[in-house]
Amino acid sequence: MKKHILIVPGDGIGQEVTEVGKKVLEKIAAKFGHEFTYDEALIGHVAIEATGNPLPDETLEKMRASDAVLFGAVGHPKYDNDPSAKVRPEQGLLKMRKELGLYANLRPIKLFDELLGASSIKPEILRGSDILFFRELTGDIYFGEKGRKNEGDTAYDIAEYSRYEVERIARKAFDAARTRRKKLCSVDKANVLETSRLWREVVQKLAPEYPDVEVEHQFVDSAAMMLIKDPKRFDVVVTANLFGDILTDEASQIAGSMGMLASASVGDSTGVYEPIHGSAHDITGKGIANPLASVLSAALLLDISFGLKAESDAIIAAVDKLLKDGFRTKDIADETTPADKILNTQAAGEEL
Ligand code: GGG
Repeated sequence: MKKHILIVPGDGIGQEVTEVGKKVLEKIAAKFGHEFTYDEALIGHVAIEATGNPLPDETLEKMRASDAVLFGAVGHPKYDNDPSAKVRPEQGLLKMRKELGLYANLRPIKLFDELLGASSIKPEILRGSDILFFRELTGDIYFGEKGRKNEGDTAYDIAEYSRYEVERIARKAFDAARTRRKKLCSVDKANVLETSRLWREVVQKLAPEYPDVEVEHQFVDSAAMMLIKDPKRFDVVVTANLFGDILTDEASQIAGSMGMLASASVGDSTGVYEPIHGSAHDITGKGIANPLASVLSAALLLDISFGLKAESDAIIAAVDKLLKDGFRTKDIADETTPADKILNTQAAGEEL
């Protein structure tokens, strides 16, 4: 198969981890006889530094012209300390999602058995957990009107959802539930928010079309608690942009580390595959970033954008073997991990 993949490392550890993700794609192409070509483009802080724009037109054009995008992360601490900054790395990420119509963000919470002890949650609670989150990605408070009034003393961000936006992400989640354990949990805050009341109404209206799927509705505060109390009760979870952003960071503790969670953003155009973690400038350049989220994002890319399930499974099996062989990056190591089994970012990629 011939495919063109755009690598967009972005900021911080995005550079280090996408390098490993790309190497794994190269290994897969060689092993299975595919011809993957690559190009690279800028986004985020590095794009602002080079062009003044967090998502240059050239990057967007290259994304549209590619068969899939392997993306790293955006962000830089200098903006965290400057709330008045008008141009920010994250604007590049949000614009990319909007321009490419990437409304569905799939975040599998995959727990490798070998990492049962890496979490602060008890193994008996975690064992058997397997959750697929659908985070809506192009609506909600992230994209509504925002601003200041009262001479800057009052700030507002408006949350908005249309029936159409809720229905299309809910359908994706229902369809996925059908292929899994046939359970869908829709998470909202319908006791308080009007957007959530519409959300629940739309999901309830769709449910009769999927009689084989058991649907439950949970308030986000309760879902946040249940995720760590009893993660096994969840199969597919569908939720709004902000709730999905927060809940999946929490759910990363089920998998042992943020460094283990991959994601796929899909919709109307080229699919974008990225770790759920950010740029992590505190560890950038130290060689300790876990590249497995990028590697597992490459696996999602092969499966979802190219339909290469065997190739995708080969990557997951390689990650499983690496962990079974006792190798760990620092974030998933513990006091029982021998020093010679602790790998740096590049070495973890080479072991695969
Ligand atoms: N790879 C994910 C990433 O770069 N996250 C940084 C970030 O700003 N995320 C906000 C979001 O996902 O909405």
